[in-house]
Amino acid sequence: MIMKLTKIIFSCFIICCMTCADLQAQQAIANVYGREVRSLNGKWEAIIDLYDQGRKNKIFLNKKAEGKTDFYEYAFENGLRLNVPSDWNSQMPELKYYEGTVWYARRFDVKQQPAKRLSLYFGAVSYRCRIYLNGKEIGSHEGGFTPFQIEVTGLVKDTGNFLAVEVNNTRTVDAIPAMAFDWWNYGGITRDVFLVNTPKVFIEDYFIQLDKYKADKIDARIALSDKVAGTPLTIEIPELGVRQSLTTDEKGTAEVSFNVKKLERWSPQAPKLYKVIISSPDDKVEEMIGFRNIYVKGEDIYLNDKPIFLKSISFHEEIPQRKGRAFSEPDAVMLLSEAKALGCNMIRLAHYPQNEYIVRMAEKMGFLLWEEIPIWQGIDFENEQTKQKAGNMIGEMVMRDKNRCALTFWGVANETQPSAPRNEFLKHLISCVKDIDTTRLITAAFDLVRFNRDRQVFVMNDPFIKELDVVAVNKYMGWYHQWPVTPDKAVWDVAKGQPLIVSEFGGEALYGQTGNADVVSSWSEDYQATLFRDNLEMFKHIPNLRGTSPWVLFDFRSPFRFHPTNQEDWNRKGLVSDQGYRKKAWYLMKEYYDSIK
Ligand code: GCB
Repeated sequence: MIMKLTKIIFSCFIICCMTCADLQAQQAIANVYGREVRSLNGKWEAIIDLYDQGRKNKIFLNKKAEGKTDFYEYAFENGLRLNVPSDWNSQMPELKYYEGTVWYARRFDVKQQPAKRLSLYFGAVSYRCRIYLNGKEIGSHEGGFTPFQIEVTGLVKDTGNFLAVEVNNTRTVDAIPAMAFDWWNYGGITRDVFLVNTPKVFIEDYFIQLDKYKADKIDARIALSDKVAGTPLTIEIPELGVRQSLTTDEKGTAEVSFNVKKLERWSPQAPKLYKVIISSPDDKVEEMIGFRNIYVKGEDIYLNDKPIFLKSISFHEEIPQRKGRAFSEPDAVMLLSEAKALGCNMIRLAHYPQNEYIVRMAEKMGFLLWEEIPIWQGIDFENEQTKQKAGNMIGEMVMRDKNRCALTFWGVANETQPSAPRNEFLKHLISCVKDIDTTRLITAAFDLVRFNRDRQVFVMNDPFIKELDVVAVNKYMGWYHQWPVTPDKAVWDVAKGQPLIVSEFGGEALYGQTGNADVVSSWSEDYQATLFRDNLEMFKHIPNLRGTSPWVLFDFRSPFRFHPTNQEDWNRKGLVSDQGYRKKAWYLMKEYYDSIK
C-alpha cells in the first residue's frame, strides 16, 4: 500500500517549519524533468566570503555606488565566475579544500504568464544555502544532496531579476554528514537550477507502481497542488491500453488501483519502461515508469517472484579524472557503463542521494538501486534537531525517487553503533520512509561483525537488525581486519533468518604498483587481488548471503587519506583507478559476477 500523498507533503512541511527558523524551501515537484522548465545553469558570478561578511553587508542587494559619497566593497560583476552545476572545489586551485561561504549570483528575465505559477528549483546545493531574489530572502535549505524549490510567482519582474545564493559547506557537529567523512566535502550549486512553470493548480505529486506482490495490479495516487475537490484526472499507459479516470477528494488527492494485462515487468535483464501520462484539465505530465515486484521471503530477496543475488557495486558521485562532482547525463553514463562492464545488476549509491541523471540512467540500463542519506558514522544521535533534519532529508530522497522501479533499498544508516538514541533516531527515519513508501526494502550497513573464538564463527550483535528487511555488513577482511582463520574456514552466523548483503569489502592498491601479494602495505594490485580472492572464498561460507558490493568502483578523493606516495588525498580501494584503468581485482570480481546466474 502506498500512503496518502497529502500526508507526505504535509508531514515534510511540518518538519521544515520545526527545524529552521528561516523561510524554508518547499518540497520539490515530482518529476521536474517532465515539466516546462527553463534552465538557469551556466556561468554564475561568485564571491568567496571566508569570514561570512556578505549577509551582514547585504551584498544580495547588489547595490551600486551613487552620488559622491557612496561606495561598496564588493561587486558581483567582473569578478570570479563559477559553473553551475558543479562543485566549486574543482574550479579553482584556491578552492580545492575550501570550507566556508561562497555567494553565487545571476540575472534573468522572465515573462510571468498570468495564469501560471513560477518556482525556482535546485537539484542540490551543498551543504546549506539561503536564496535571495531581487534583494529579498525567499528561502533556505539544509542538506547537500536533495532537491527543493521555492515559489516565486509574483516576485519576479519581466527583466533584470537578480538571484543570489549564499552557499556554505562548513562541517558542523549537528549536520548530516557531520565532522568527518571519507569523501570530499564538495561545496557549491552542484546540480541543475530551473525555473519551473506550472498551471495555477497543477499535478504536484504522484506515485504509480505495481502492487508489492501482484504482477498485474497497479496502485496509483495523485496529488494536486491545491485542495480542490472534484477535479477529474486521468492516468494513461498507452502501450498497455490503460486509461483510468479519477476525481480528487477535498484534499486535492485521488487514488486508484487497476489491473493490467500483458504487463512486461522491469528487470535488470529487460529494463522495460512504459510511458505514463497523468493529466488534469489544466496540467499534463508524463514520464517513463517501470513495474516490478520486490520482496523478501525468509532469507531470500525476490524480484518478480524469483530469488535474486545482488551483484552490486558502489561509487561516489564523482568523476575521478575531473576531480569533481558528477552532475550530467554523460557523467552518469560513464559511471554506470563501468558498473555494467563489471557484470553488476545493482548499484549502492554511496553514501547520499546522487543526482537524478544517475538514478534515471541506472534504471534505463537495468540496475537495481540502493539509495541512502549520509548517516555515516559520527552522527549526533542525541540531537533532536539533527533527527528532524535527517527525517526531512530522507523524506526528500524518497519523494524524489519513489516512482523509480529500480529503487529497491532505502538505506537508513552506514556504520552506526548500538545505543538507545541511535535506535530511536533510525526508527524515526524508517517511519519517515514508510510515511511515503511501504513497498521498498529497508536496510542499513553495519560494521559490527566479529570473530567469536569459542564458536569459531563470525557473529554480530545488534538487535536493531530486526527492524530491517535486509541486513547489510561492511567487513574489510584482509585490510582493516586480519584473518583469524583461513578464508575457507571463515564461516558466518550473522542475521540468520534474514537475507544478508556484504555491502562493503576491499582494500587499497595504487594502480600499476606491483608488490608482494602477501603484504598489505605493498599497496599493490597483487595484494588487492589476493584480498579479493580470499573474500570471494569466504563468501561461500555465509549461508544467507544474497548479495555483495565491493568497495568501491573508482578510486575517490578523500582528505581522510593522506599517505604521501600511495594515497595523496585518494582512497585507493577502487577496482578502477582515478585515471580509469582497471586493476587486477576488477577482473576477479568480473569473473565472480559472471559465474552467478
Ligand atoms: C567504510 C565506509 C566507507 C569508507 C570505507 C573505507 O566502512 O563505509 O565510506 O570509504 O570504509 O575505505 O574505509
